[in-house]
Amino acid sequence: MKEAFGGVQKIQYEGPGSKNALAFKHYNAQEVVSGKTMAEHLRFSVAYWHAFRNGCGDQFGGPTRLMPWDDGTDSVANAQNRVRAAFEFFEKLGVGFYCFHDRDVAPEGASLAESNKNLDAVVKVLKEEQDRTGVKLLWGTACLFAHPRYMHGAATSCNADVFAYAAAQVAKAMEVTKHLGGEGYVFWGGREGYKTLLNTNMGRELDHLARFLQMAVDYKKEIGFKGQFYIEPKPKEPTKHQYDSDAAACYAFLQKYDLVDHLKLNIEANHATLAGHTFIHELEFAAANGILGSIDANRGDLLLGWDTDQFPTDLYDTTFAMLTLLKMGGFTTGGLNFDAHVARESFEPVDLFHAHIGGMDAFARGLKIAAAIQKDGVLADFVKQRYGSWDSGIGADIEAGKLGMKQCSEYILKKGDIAPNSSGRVEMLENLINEYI
Ligand code: XUL
Ligand code: CO
Repeated sequence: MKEAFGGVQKIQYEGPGSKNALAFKHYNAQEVVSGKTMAEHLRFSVAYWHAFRNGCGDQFGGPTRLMPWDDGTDSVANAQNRVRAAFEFFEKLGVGFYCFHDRDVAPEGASLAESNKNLDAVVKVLKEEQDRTGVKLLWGTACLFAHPRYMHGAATSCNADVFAYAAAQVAKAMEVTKHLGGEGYVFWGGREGYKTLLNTNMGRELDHLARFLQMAVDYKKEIGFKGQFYIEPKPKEPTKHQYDSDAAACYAFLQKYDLVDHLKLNIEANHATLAGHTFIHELEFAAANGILGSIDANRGDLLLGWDTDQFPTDLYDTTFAMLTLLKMGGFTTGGLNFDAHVARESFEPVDLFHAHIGGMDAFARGLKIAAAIQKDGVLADFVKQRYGSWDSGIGADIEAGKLGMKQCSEYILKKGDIAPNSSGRVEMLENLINEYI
């Protein structure tokens, strides 16, 4: 096949002084930071759906992107060719991973049998290309939201046949993910929610969603798939209200249905802001509860109320994300998947490189800044000291469960007034972050 990105050579690290737009200024894959290489820390992944399927059409106009390797048809041969273009891109960019939905890589057929056959034909090429390049599958997933059959939801559909269809589709997607050595599998319930409560039995739908995931856990064991399962929270879009609305809602759901040992979270920055949280809030909540698994790295737009899926360039976001990740000891099976698309006006193939280089450099800088903050220990020491009253005396006794309300009353009555705490030093700490950046 003719090169898809003929004008672009393998992207090199040239350091912060470089003026070459097609070079890394900060991401140096083999450079060791805080005991691991940058590649090991960051585990970058390209999202197949945005990089190779999304033509950037919107409600007001058609697709704009040029994809010269794509003949515009829904044929299996075109899908196979697209895979070769994608792997040329992954290789030239120097990422270790990619992610896909079943229907991103292969066309949906007239029946499930035909869709499965199409998928097998494309997976064969995916496997060849993985073996040729060493690029791995970070996670696979099934598209349970695009086909009209899923208009009422998939696992939460009012129609039991649709549930069964979705289960069959997920079973196949899991088999394929296993075959490709995928390190994880994501459940994002785009239509697992509702438009109006007037036609919705919420309790029953939640039970069905849990049943669906329990069936997936069983099937995972049955086929011997060892990858990590993730749920990806998002509050809305395309539904008005999605059940997996944020990390806390997912955690409550997983606990209620006894699924917490089987699924971690895949936190997406833009989904966090749609839920009225910050990216870092969602990461910290998940990490604090031991369920932070992977990240969909992107950015929203404060002025727009939908999922704009822009490439991450905000150094505060990447720094805070890397602080949380370093604190929890880094990824195991997860990684940083660029669930992001180029702007509609960035329509040339080379823009895919600019977009990903920017995201990778932003996270590499975030990693270096976070590692420096962690090494100096100023922030961690401040937080430790702030909670110092819990390390001994009454605090330690309360934490250990030795005291009740009665003993607290006796203690305070005896002690009298308490001294004010020391300052939270909000501005001083914000200034400190800026010094590192
Ligand atoms: C949609 C979204 C999905 C998931 C995978 O907002 O983030 O692409 O990441 O289904
Ligand atoms: Co996502």
